[in-house]
Amino acid sequence: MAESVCVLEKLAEGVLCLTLNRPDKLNAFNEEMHRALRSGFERASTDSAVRAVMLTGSGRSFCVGQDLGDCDPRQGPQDLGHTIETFYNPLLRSIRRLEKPVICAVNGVAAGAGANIAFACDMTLAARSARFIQAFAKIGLVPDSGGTFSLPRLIGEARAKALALTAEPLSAETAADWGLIWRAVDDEKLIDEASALAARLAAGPTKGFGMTKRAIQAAATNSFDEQLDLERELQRQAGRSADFTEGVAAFLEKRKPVFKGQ
Ligand code: T3D
Repeated sequence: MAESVCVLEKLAEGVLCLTLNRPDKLNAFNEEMHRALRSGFERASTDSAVRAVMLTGSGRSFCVGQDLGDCDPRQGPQDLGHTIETFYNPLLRSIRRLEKPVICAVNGVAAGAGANIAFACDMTLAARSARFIQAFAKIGLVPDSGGTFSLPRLIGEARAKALALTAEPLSAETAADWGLIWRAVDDEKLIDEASALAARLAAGPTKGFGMTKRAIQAAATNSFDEQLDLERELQRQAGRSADFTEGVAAFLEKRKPVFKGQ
């Protein structure tokens, strides 16, 4: 692990592990943590040695959204749009636009922006004891970090509204049953399972994965015909990749492929 900072970074086996690290504040975001996470995702995007990202938290929580001590409205009116514009929206865009898999390991409570960041990742595993809370309702805010986009798409309007209006905690198992996350796993197995998944994806055909992610996300707004056209274009590109050559060669030679992510 790197020096003890708000986000710990470790690169191994092609996986850049980013650990939110303000455990005494349940990994609430302050400006330093926002900047450190941004820098982690910038590295993920520019460093070709990074072929998958794993996001998790230290201590008993994944992330509880914004540090409420840093935006105390009793000190005067706050422009929360500024924090959203400067930090959360760029973070969510970088998770969705990164053409590499982002695996999230939700190790404990995920509240406010913390929950919606987890829902924006490509594959999210959660410890069975973890819970997801749309905490915004409790303090007079609206769901952000893409929550109003992802919730209704993933679970439908009725459930999205109920979670957002009541701020009732949702268990990891129900989140998995409803399709908000990939899987709930036993607490003690979470990090091993998420790390194994991340390592497996990091050894995969990164270019193809990136285009797969782009195509599935585009389906949220594309028509059927637009989606078919996009698939044609992406398949054209995938068909010219070195990993496609290797994949087919390995199949025909009855051996395991060795993908280079190119
Ligand atoms: O700029 C902007 O603000 C706009 C962006 C907004 C994005 C957002 O995410 S808004 C939503 C912010 N998050 C919340 O409202 C969640 C607040 N936290 C809670 O409701 C509870 O802490 C939890 C239900 C998540 C967990 O409860 P519990 O009982 O397990 O823990 P706790 O005792 O409440 O918290 C433990 C410590 O963490 C405690 O500190 P202490 O008393 O031990 O010194 C608590 O104050 C601190 N903590 C928890 N959440 C936050 C926090 N400190 C700062 N900010 C927090 N969000």
